Amino acid sequence: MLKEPVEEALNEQINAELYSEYVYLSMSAFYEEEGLPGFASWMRAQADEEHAHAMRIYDFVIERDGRVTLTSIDSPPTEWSTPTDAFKEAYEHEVEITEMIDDLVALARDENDNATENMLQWFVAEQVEEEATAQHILDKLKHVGDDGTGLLMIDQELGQRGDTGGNPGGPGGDASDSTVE
Ligand code: OFO
Repeated sequence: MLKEPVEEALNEQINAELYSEYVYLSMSAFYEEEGLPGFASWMRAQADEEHAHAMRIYDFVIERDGRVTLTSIDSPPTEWSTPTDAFKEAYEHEVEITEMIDDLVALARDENDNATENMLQWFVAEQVEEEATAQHILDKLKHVGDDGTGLLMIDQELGQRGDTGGNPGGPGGDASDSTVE
């Protein structure tokens, strides 16, 4: 049984994960427009992963006899000045998500809700990977700068990311994966 404050916060996190899906899909569309199919494909796989994150919490709420309440999803940004700017925003977005997960863990502890805290530990590990991966790609982009050849090389590399098919346990879909770097 979920206590009300925890149920409310988990519903907010479902919304945040669906918003993340929207952000990455929007970035994917931006990269398609920029003629960078590898970046676009990487962002699309990331959007699938975010959907799986939302469903992971969705399923947990139901399993704990809580009520999932879906609310409207904000519009994502749609334009960025450069390919690097979009990735910078992706990294900053993940840092914000990490803070949300940390706040959720703190709330679960305050409410003595061990089941929720245990479920959230998967997200704690996932966020370490999400931040590190985005940071790693961003570092490469900063080295490359405006060099078109370097950008195309990174594009080719990112295009090799496996599609998770929305499965958090699949290739490219969990904290143990390293194919996206
Ligand atoms: Fe990108 O992270 Fe979800 O949780």
